[in-house]
Amino acid sequence: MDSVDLSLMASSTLPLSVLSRGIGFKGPSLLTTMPVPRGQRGIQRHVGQEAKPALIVVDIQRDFCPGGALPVTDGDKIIPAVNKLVGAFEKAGLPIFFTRDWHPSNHVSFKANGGPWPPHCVRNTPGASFHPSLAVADGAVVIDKGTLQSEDAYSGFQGTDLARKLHNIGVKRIYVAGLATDYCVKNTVLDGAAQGFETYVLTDCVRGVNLKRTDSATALRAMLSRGAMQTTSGRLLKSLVLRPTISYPSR
Ligand code: VGL
Ligand code: ZN
Repeated sequence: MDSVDLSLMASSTLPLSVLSRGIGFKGPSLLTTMPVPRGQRGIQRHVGQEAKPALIVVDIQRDFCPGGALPVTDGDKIIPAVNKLVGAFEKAGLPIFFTRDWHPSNHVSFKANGGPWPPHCVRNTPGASFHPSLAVADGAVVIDKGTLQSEDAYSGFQGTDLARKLHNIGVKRIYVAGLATDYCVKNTVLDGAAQGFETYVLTDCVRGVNLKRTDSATALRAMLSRGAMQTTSGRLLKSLVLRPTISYPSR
């Protein structure tokens, strides 16, 4: 079984043994156990209170990868794992969002204007384009941020309609991948958690700028201490494959 239909989740019935030990599922819990009324012995009914997930891929743009204007060391190394997740979400019919840092050429964050950064991700230039190896799914939603001259935005939620779009399609849980751990990933994760999304950072699918060597580790601690959780692309892929759509007959 490899495909997932959220609409079927509510009628799924699984024995507790399958969920708790039978197939050794260790990923984020997908099902909520409902109380079993007395007298209903033999089967355990699990009603899927599915936290509908979305994948959020942050700023995997040429300028943040080796050779770009503001390169993150090994920023491109996460792309194969991110592409696998994109493929799995696509196959499962689950939503995917790609954010872009998308600055005007005279942006306030650039050194010439008193900001901390070299010019990067100037809208409609090659450096602002998605990395050529990134699999941008058809039908994925692109969210541009940092588009105002006078305001920087490290979070995909800041000054965008990302939260509204997620709420509109019933997303309750977000998985965040991308660049950079210590800036845009961190702030996207913190905002997601603060806005009530069950928020996971995919630790093998992020890389940091690390102006200070420890910045990424510090950023991860900040995310976890403010309600976010961590997982890996491997665990997430397994949980997507295991999302059950079948009913077991009672005996
Ligand atoms: C970012 C620095 C400046 C990021 C954006 O995407 O993490 N970092 N602008
Ligand atoms: Zn920027």
